[in-house]
Amino acid sequence: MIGTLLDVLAIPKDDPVAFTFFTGYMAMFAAAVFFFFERSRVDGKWKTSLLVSGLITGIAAVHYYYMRDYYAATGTNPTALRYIDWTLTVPLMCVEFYLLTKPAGAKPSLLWKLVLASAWMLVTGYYGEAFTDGSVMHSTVWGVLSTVGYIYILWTAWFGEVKQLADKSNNPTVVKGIRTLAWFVLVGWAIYPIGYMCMPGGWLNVGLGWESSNVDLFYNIADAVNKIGFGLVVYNIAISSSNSEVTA
Ligand SMILES: *C/C=C(C)/C=C/C=C(C)/C=C/C1=C(C)CCCC1(C)C
Repeated sequence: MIGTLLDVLAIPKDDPVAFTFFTGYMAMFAAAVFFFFERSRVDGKWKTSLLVSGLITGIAAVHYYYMRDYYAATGTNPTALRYIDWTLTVPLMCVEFYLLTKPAGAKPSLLWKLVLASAWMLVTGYYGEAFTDGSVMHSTVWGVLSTVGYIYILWTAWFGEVKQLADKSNNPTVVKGIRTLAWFVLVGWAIYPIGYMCMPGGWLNVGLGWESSNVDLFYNIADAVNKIGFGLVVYNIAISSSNSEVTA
């Protein structure tokens, strides 16, 4: 039964990567529908945040649709599609940080700094992956450069402007929500460099013999955790503050 189903979907039985492309697509799609519909249940000031959550998962769903086909047809990593997806969705996650801290005084400059850091992280990461010569040198240099952008975002969320503005907001729901998002950036986003290190010349590929198809396995798992997880945290902040203001 399951075997027939996998045949119909063109998912080889021994290929967890193909399977996660398929489930990733469905999960992103379902999450986008959920966030769009739930917008009507929250206060006006939260509607943009929920719209952004819906856009993040919706954009990812479209890319997963194509990445799944690309992988099924070629058996290789859809690197370009992957980075196009991230170039759209990671800045939108920065927008979530900005929207949550805006009532406490966040300036557009905060958003631009986060967007620039993510652009740096992704351009260097793409260069590391797409133009690899298979050497440890190439993957290490570009991986380290990319990590600088990652650490900047991580630092801003945990100790920098985002954290300080959250504290200033005097809204315990926002403080807690920002803290949870910061945990996502620390733990959830750290899955990506693990995937990156599975590519030819990557430390886990060379050191432990992890296969390059694992790159996509890690990216698919990380995307589901982070994009849907981020959206749910924002949703939770929106719903609990909307409810508390109704009863207050
Ligand atoms: C929805 C997509 C998200 C949240 C993507 C996040 C991607 C990263 C945090 C990627 C980070 C990388 C490094 C820190 C070093 C190696 C290269 C990357 C681009 C995989």
